Amino acid sequence: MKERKMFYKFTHLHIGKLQVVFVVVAMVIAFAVSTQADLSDPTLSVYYSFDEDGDTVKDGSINGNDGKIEGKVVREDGVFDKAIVLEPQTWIDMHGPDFKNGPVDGITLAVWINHSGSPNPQTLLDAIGTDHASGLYHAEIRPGGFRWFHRNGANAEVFNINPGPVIDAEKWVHFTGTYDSGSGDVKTYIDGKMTHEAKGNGELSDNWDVTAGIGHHKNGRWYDGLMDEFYIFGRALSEDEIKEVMDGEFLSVEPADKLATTWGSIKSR
Ligand SMILES: [Ca+2]
Repeated sequence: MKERKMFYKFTHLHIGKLQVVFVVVAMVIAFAVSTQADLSDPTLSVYYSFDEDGDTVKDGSINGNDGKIEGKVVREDGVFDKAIVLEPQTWIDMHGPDFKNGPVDGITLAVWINHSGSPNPQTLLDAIGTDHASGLYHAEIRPGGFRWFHRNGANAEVFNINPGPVIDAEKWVHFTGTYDSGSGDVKTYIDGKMTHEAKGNGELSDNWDVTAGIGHHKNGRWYDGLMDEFYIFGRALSEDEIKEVMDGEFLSVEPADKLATTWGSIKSR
């Protein structure tokens, strides 16, 4: 009698474990599939999570636009897993001449930043082509307000918000800049809410054949602080999409948390 009871207990436990394993496997598959679907968005130019160690910054998009850290490599806890720490003389080389699927029709630059409050402009995106020696993009945190600017290969201004929003130092802030060549709308957002808008005109230059990078412009205008979840899209995202990117929902990051919650509730049953 005692033995049968123990046998029953063992079998029951075994089935319970199998059920848990099945649920977890199903959730992991669902997570992997939904992540892949979003990151394969053909308008996504590049996505850096900064979660891996080492001096290569892995691109999560389908384009393989991996970056290389020039200078001191440090990562700290960020908004989602790890963030990169940049300082003067440290920047991310995006390999401009080899960069794939650069924005032309429009752009979204979306990134979490926690900067040190430098009095100088701090560069989030820099690109220089072979048509002229000026910067194609000026995406810069400035004490007087963000500069969100593009000039094309003919040295003509395509869009320009200056000054845009003032970005507080020593705290995590989500910045997004967008431009759509169809409507001409250029906008900046802070923490998912639009702060400034203007009208621009024309397509963007994707001739990045001299250089492209994050963190400096011509060895100046260094970014100084933490940075996390860096995205460039070749189109203007909607406000809803910007919120998804900001909250990590674009990547289906949430199910990872839900997985932990579900594990807990299964165990406590
Ligand atoms: Ca991260």
